[in-house]
Amino acid sequence: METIEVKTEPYSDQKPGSSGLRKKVTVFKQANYTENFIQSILDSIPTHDREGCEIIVGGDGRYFMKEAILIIARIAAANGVASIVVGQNGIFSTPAVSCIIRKRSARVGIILSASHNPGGLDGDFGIKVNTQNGAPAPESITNKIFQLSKEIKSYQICADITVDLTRIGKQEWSIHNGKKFTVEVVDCVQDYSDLMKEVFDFEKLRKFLTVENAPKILLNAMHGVTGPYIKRIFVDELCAPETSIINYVPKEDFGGHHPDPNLTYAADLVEILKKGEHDLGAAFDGDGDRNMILGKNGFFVTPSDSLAVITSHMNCIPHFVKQPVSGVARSMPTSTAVDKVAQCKGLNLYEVPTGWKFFGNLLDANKISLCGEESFGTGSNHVREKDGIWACLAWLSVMAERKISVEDIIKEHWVKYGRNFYTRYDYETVETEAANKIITKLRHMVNESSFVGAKFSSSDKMYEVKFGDDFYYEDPIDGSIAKQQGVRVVFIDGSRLVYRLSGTGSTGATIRIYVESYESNPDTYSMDAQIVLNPLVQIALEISSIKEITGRNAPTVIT
Ligand code: VG1
Ligand code: CO
Repeated sequence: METIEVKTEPYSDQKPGSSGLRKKVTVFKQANYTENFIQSILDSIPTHDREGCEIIVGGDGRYFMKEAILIIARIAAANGVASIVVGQNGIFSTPAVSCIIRKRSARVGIILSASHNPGGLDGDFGIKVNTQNGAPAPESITNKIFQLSKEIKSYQICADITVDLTRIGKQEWSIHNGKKFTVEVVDCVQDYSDLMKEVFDFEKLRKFLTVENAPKILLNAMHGVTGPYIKRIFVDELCAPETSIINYVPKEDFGGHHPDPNLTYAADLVEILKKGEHDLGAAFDGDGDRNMILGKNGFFVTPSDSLAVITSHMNCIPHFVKQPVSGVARSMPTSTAVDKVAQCKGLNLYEVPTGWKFFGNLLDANKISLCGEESFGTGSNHVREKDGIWACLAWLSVMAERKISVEDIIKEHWVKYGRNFYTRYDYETVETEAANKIITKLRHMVNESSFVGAKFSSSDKMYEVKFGDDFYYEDPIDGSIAKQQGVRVVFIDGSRLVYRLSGTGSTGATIRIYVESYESNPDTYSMDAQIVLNPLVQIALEISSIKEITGRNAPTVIT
């Protein structure tokens, strides 16, 4: 098999964001765009490590994934990589890639996904890179890849390789000077499902789901990657009826929807749950790392509460009985609900910037065993990614042990720890200039010395500023520093406003405003979060001048 060198021109925009490089499909389809980025990923690995190594490759089934897999195989072969392992039909969920990297001690993982962003010809595509420990590449590595992508002059390719992704088994080629290159197509669920069996008590869960009057569950794969996983795990293994899963055939365009498990984009699941026929509902995003949990009648569990509840019920999960939880972490904008549980249970607590890559070092050093983000991400040290199916199995394990409803589990939690009311406003596709102007203005505001002690009021509520800053994080393990990770305004009563720009969008900018308050008066617990938070939301909108600067009267999505 012949290897050729192809001359290329660098692109200047291949900077990975919160989680990989995400752009419109049309951008990835430009001449050599994908090839350049793949070659830059391989160039970021020292030659002695790259030669003869194994790479795990797969994606969420979106449009352009198969073309990208072929490009990866051809370039990997030409760069001395010994083998790539790919899921059948190219499918691998993000947590499954993390699991397989770890299991096979692979050198790197390449995930073809733009996660919850829409897919299809006019949609988004993305490439995420995971390191040897199975975690999303830290900024030190993504910066190196970006640098290489700006200097690239040529790439190496074995242009004659074609791969049959439908056939399980090994396909082999002889590359120049007698070296072999292998593509191993594997069942995409097996290794992940084996791991889930170690983490959870499948026998107990099977009984729970099959006894007379067993609880009914409804899982929505949103035509993303989790379809084959929920079919195998919940239907084939745990014996839930097949009617328990919907939208479980992966589609290149996710059926034309945003594969994003929240109240807006998974509204159909919420509507079905509202009928009161199911006891647990869950939805997963395109690449299977996010989850939304609902109880009977569509009772919504905020992701921040979900993390807190799983932490307080860690003993319901056999994995944590075998390896007790060492500590927990959350991203900065995530509500402080889990902090109260950590304090009560004597667990270490870490607060990191947004993005799962910031949990990797803490997990590796066994400083934490559980972590989560407000953006529907929950996970543990079983892999190095957030994991939607894991979260659903964790909830099922809590229910199987407690034998009470999702709503009762949450309400009991509030009675014990108080309730963190939480909402997030997203303003999508705002003009970049306007978005930057807002953040710069807020940054100035919180840096003014007079900001501490400033008072803001709305309705009959008054809030006094305890402090404000632009979140700064120093990794406790490797000392790496992440600056400007979100403007925070913290009030004396513990309420918080956080503003940051998304790092996953593909057009313009997305402004996220996170609003949180804490209540320990039980009379408030059953109130609607939007009502309780309204005064704080008004303050948040006012001090950012978001309406004036962007011309937007309302956010695109409220969670
Ligand atoms: C968003 C979320 C963040 C998450 C990231 C990747 O980032 O806020 O919590 O880690 O997406 O998730 P941003 O920068 O847009 O706020 V995924 O499921 O898109 O890989
Ligand atoms: Co995702």
